[in-house]
Formats: sequence, C-alpha cells, structure tokens
Amino acid sequence: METVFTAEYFTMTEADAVEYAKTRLGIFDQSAELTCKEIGDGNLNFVFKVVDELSGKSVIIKQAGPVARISDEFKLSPDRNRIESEILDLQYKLAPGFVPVMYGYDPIMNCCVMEDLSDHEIMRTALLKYKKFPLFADHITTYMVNTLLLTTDVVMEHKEKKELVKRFINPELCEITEDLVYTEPFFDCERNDIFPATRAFVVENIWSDKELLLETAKLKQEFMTNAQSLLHGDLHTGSVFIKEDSTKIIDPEFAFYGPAGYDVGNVIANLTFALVNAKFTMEDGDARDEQVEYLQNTILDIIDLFKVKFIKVWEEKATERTAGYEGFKEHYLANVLKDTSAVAGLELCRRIIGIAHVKDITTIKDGKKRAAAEKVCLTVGKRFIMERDSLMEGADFARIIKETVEN
Ligand code: SR1
Repeated sequence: METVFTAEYFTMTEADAVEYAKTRLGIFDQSAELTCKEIGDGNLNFVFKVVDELSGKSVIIKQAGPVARISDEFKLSPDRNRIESEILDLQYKLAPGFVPVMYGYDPIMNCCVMEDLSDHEIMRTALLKYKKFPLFADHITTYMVNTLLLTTDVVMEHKEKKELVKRFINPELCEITEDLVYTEPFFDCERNDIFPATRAFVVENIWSDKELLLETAKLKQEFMTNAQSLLHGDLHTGSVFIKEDSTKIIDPEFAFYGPAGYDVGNVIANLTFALVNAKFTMEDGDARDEQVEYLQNTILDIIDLFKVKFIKVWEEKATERTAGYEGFKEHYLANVLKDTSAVAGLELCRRIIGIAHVKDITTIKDGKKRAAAEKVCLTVGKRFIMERDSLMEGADFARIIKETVEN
C-alpha cells in the first residue's frame, strides 16, 4: 500500500522515504526508479539516501524522531529539525561552500531535504583509516570565524542579533550538552559508561579533584549564559563531510547562542582523539609518526589560523563602536581561546567517561592499549581545562598533547 502523507507526523521507513521523494519533492522525474537506504549513524536522527537508479540523481532526507537513537531516555522535540534547516540556510550565506545545499524543510514530517554528499567521507571514519586532509585547517577556520564572529554583537546590529538568539533558543538540545558534557562525567553518574580498566583513574584523577570540579562548574555557567555567537553546537569529526579539496559541515541541530570557543574546542578535542587512535593502533615507525605529526600540526595550525582570520574579519567587519578601543579585540580573542581550551578538555573527558563515546577510542581492540589511550585523553583533557589561561598559541596546545602522548 502506498503511504499517504497527511497533516500528521510519523517516523518514516525506507519505503516511506521513497514515496515521500516521489510525491512531495518535485526533484525527480516521473520515470525515476527510486531506491532508499537509511544511512544515519549519529546518535539522534534518521538519514535516508534516496537515489534514482536511472539518472544517478540523489538526495538526503533527514528526519528527526521523537527520541534520540542512542537511547529513548532522551525525549526530544522534532523541532530540532527546524533549527537545523534554518541554521544551514544561514550558514550557507555566512560561510559559502562549507555547508550542504538545502532543498527544503517540512515542518509536519520534521524532515529536511539536502544535497547528497556521498562523494565526501565522514571525517572521523577517514581519519581512522589514517587519511590526511591538508586543506582542513584552512577550511574549518574560515567556516568557524565566519559563522562565529559574524553572528556576535561585535559585528551584528544588536536587535537583529537578539532576534537570532530568540530564533535559535534550543533548550532540549542544550540540556543534553549541559548534562552530558558539563555535569555527568564529573561524578559517579549512573548513565556514565566507563571502560573497567579506566575507572580507577577516573575516580582518583577526575572525581576526587575538587579544583577541577570547581572549574567545570564555572564553565557550565559560562556555556549557559554567554550568548556570544551562533554555534554549530556539536562540531566533532562526525559532523564533517570531507574529501581532498572540500569540507562540508553537517548536523547543526545543537545550534544556539553560546560561547564561540565551544565549536573550536570540539574540533581540537576530536582531532586529538584521532591522534591518540593513530598512536595506539598503528605500528611503531614512520607511518605512525607521520600521522601523529600531521594531526598535531593540524591542531596547531587551526588555533593559529583561527587567530589570524579572527583579527582580520574583526578589523574588516566590526560595527560595534567599543570594538575599536585599544586592546579590546585581543582581550576578546583571549577569552575565546580560553573557552576553546576548556571545551576541548571537557570533550576529551566526557567522551571517555560519559554515555556518548567516540569510535577513535572504542575501536582500539587491545584492552591495555585502550586503557592507556583513555588515560592520555583524560590527562590532556584535564590539563586543557586547568591550564586554559595560558594556552594562547597553537604550539601551546600541541605541546600539551605531545608531552602527554610521549610520556
Ligand atoms: C543523546 S545525544 C549524545 C551526543 O550525540 C551528539 O552528537 C552530541 O554530541 C551529544 O552529546
């Protein structure tokens, strides 16, 4: 029986997605022979790839379900799909070429239709195959400076900016981050998922460290109250589609106005996971050293390029009168870098201790190596949080990683 799309939302199957593409999209010819595969591997949504087997034309239909895929404990409004569609439209203008083209959004089915990027690869998967992307640091820093700085009060007219803050209020997805990144990893929460051989290290070095806990409390307040920039909100390597000469940022459903360093920190942490994976899965020797060095240099370049581009765009685009006062942009950028370091640290800890892990670490088969890799992530993470006031250059980030990995 053919699916009839009425005014009521339901979660689609692959067959429904074919019918939806045929009857709702106006993208494919009448004669199209459509097939569909659900390809989502994220924690939240369903992702259908619909292909016309005759012409080869294809699209992605991304639908938000009423609960998260990772666990039905997370009940989420499918309105997150509106946030995702609207921010992709906005980012398409702010950072042209770095996000997929959106073809449409359906507020009843809570789905959006977008460009199929199957000629790209998810960056996390590519890095786990030890691939290198020499243009990534340049691409991601352009994307971040444009989307983050151009949405601040430094550049935007303040009432327009406040309208965006309102439009992208995203309380449910923010709550996930507040719980999963800032709170649960730092106490013995039932929902945590700790590799048994790592638990003692966590108890001794994370949960018992009162100074660290105090810093996480300060950072949580900063995340909840600093409406600085319109963030992607979940900028890990699984949210990056990449090929040699192209980088596309996807999955911005966690978008909201928060501290700019949140996005930059997530990028740094997730490249660190890839580096730790290379260190603990590749054999000793040239290839491993090369991959570790490539990732270390990429981290260094990202921080330094971000700073240079941030200053340039500030000088070209700042409209706020006080932005020109001597020393202010340096003060502002230093705060973004402190947040970057702190968030990188939090992400490094939460992906080891909390409920949502990363394949870079969970695919390390040898238990002893995995435990050692996890200790490296936690140690770097803790240092990034505690030493954040003094990490102002790419070389500072690279040094902490190098010192810990080589120890
Ligand atoms: C319930 S969602 C778990 C995690 O997946 C997303 O990608 C975010 O990183 C979130 O924290």
